[in-house]
Amino acid sequence: MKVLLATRNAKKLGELRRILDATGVDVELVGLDDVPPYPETPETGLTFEENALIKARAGVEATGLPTVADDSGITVDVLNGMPGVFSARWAGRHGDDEANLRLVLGQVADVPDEHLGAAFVCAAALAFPDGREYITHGHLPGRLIREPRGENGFGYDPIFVATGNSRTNAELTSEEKDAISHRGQAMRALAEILGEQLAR
Ligand code: ITT
Ligand code: NA
Repeated sequence: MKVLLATRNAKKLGELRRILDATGVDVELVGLDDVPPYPETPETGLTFEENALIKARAGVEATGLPTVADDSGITVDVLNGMPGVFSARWAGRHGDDEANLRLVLGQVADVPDEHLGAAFVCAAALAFPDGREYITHGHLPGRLIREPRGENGFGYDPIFVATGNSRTNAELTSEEKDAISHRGQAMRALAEILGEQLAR
């Protein structure tokens, strides 16, 4: 059975593949490069859940394949949970990880270290052509640091240290990140549902 991973972010796609492959779920994962092109869906939702569903439904509609999508981001305590669903375009241009990260660092420049709490959040959606829809969640608490460190991962990983860690997410190996990440949590839960639903 083919399952579409509906993301236009190459780094995210890599993580989705890696995490789902590791679960052993028996599906053929295809990306947007493997299906006829369809227009990007406006992420008009105010929640991660809404946006994940918008992206999963668009994939189903365009391809007829069961589709997995994730909407994710970082929530910063002193920014009242922002950038949140706006994480990918916080500095204006969608997907400019470096500019987004720099803007957040500027916004917390005067905040004392002990108030730099933040968390990564992921909502993962699975939609089927017959209308079945499932959503799972992941949440990774931690704190921001002021100087980016590490080359792995993507997005805000170089300025985020998970609770209990001393290395940033970008200093973790792929396996270490997947084991704790918001995306790892959400996708492992979704893989379980995917396995059950495909067996029906
Ligand atoms: P798609 O919508 O096409 O999947 P996207 O990158 O726009 O790609 P999102 O709308 O979910 O995806 O935005 C997620 C943003 O949140 C992403 O661009 C990063 O800046 C940040 N983010 C999400 N997961 C992250 C992670 O594991 N590590 C670091 N930053 C992450
Ligand atoms: Na989004």
